[in-house]
Amino acid sequence: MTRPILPALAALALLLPSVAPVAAAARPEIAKVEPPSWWPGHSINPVRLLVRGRNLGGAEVVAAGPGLKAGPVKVSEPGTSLFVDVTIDPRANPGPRTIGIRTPGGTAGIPLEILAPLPRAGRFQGFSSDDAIYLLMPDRFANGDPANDDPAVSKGLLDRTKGRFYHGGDLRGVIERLPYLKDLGVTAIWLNPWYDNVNHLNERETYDGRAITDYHGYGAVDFYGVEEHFGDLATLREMVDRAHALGIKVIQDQVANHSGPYHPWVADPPTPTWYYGTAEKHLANTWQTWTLQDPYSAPEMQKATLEGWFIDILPDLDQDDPEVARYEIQNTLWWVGVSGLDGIRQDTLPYVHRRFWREWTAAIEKEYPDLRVVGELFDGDPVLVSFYQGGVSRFDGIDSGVDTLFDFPLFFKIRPAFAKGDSLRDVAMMLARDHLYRDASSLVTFLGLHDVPRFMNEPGASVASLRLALTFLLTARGTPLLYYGDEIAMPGGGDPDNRRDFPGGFPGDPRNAFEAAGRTPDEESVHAHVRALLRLRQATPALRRGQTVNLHVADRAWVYARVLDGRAAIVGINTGDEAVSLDLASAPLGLADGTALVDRIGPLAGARVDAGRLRLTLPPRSSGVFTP
Ligand SMILES: [Ca+2]
Ligand SMILES: [Ca+2]
Ligand SMILES: [Ca+2]
Repeated sequence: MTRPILPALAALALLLPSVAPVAAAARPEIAKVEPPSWWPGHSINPVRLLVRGRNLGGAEVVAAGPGLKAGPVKVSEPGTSLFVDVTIDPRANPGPRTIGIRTPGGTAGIPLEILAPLPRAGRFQGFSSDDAIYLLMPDRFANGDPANDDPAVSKGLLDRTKGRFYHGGDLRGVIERLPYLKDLGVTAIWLNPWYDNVNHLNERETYDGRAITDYHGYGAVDFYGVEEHFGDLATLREMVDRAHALGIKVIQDQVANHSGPYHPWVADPPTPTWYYGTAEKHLANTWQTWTLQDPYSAPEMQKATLEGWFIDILPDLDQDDPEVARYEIQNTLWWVGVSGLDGIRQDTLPYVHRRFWREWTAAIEKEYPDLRVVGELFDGDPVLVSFYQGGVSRFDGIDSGVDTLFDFPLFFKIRPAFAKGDSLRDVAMMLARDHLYRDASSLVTFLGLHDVPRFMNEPGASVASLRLALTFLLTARGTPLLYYGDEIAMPGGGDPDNRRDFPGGFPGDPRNAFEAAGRTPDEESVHAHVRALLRLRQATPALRRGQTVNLHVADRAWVYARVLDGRAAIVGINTGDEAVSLDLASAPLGLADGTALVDRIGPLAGARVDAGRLRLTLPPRSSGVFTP
């Protein structure tokens, strides 16, 4: 749907209340400015401010401050939202400015901070298969600042005995555990959203009749705010800087599809088309993502999936409104620019029109060319998932520009094969579909994340099977993602049980699993395995970037190699209860006769290449990574 572009005068007439003199017009009031700051020399110039307040009708700019030009101005019909373009001179000095406005009721100042751009070196780095990502839920990982556990503005939402209440974790806790993550070997962290969420109970989303809190971060009421239970902008910036100092990148969880149900926009939208529908009258999302890439679906078929409210509760933002699109693009670039972060995880990707993603990714690429985006398309079909990977124009004429996606299709095969004992061939057969992707090597692979029960709760799962699955995850193609706690075999069923507190992250915890002494033998065996695999992955470029070569795939045994520049790392996995002895052609590996291979992660016997054959024995329930 394309909106007609109204002639400028007609548009002005629609947006500005009539200029008839009003007796004792009320003074204009400014409550919030978004974005609150911007940069000289930015690819977006002018920046468009969304100013929220009261009595803004009839506003005109009367002053802009040194290095700035401001205008034109648009005001919403109720006089509570004002859009103004601010052009920043590339030589403008950093510092606070006030944009003066005048209305029939008086004058007011719009504060805007001009920031010096952060130095680019070591920031805005992107991520790739060279990385290993660690997903943590800020509320559930570590509590480093008890002072924000039950903040004055949002009292009563803390209760560690309740799965859907705040537990006290925060950004300070993440900062304190960065050395733990560094030692584990992860090179990037993804945090569930740190946007400000509502300060009272969420009574729109109830379970067994009970209201919940938005501890998970997915119900933004302020897209420019940091949730006060987690910290503030200064702490966030400190976290990014400290992570970078340790060689750890930061990935922000962003949500463009919807706001939280309590966002002030719901009651008072900045434009009439800010959302698809209203709280009273809207479609519910029907999840028919297949229709979004069906060459035969009429727009009506796709409407509820693109414009319906998620779980019929989350207000769906209308990116066809150019003000919404502009707002969201600036919001994305603002978080990157103020913090120096490196990547974005975009929530609920398919539920937004693909034409918006094209525009959004192009804006990111222009300002931060190395930044990378991973999109969430929760589906097991690689045909659906690959359709959203950018770099290629699809039948709809759109190249989404989205760098990569979560490999849900692979995830859905890994669980039954490794936990339940289904055939490993199912996993290999999913990889055989990699040609559907523009670039399968960048897909973000995982054994679990915050929206699915943990691996250890899968029927048949054991510490032994988790170790084997981790061998696969950390040696197979892709950018591996670990869900916090999986490195210590944490159990957990469906949401919110899969979001338990990391033991030792919270004051008074009976033990501290961040330290070896606080881990059980099972936890330690998994932790040590992950640590060894991540170290090996870092030391072995073939495991990060190499071509995959399948040498043997059977129900319970799989041998594949990762080959790069003539160097091979060979991975053997046996999920069965019997030892497996294999006699494989070594030619695909380019290894000379007489080459001795050593298992770099464990105690398996070495192997040797003789007369063009590689002979390998894998004991029951074992895995090894062999290199010369
Ligand atoms: Ca806290
Ligand atoms: Ca809050
Ligand atoms: Ca939508």
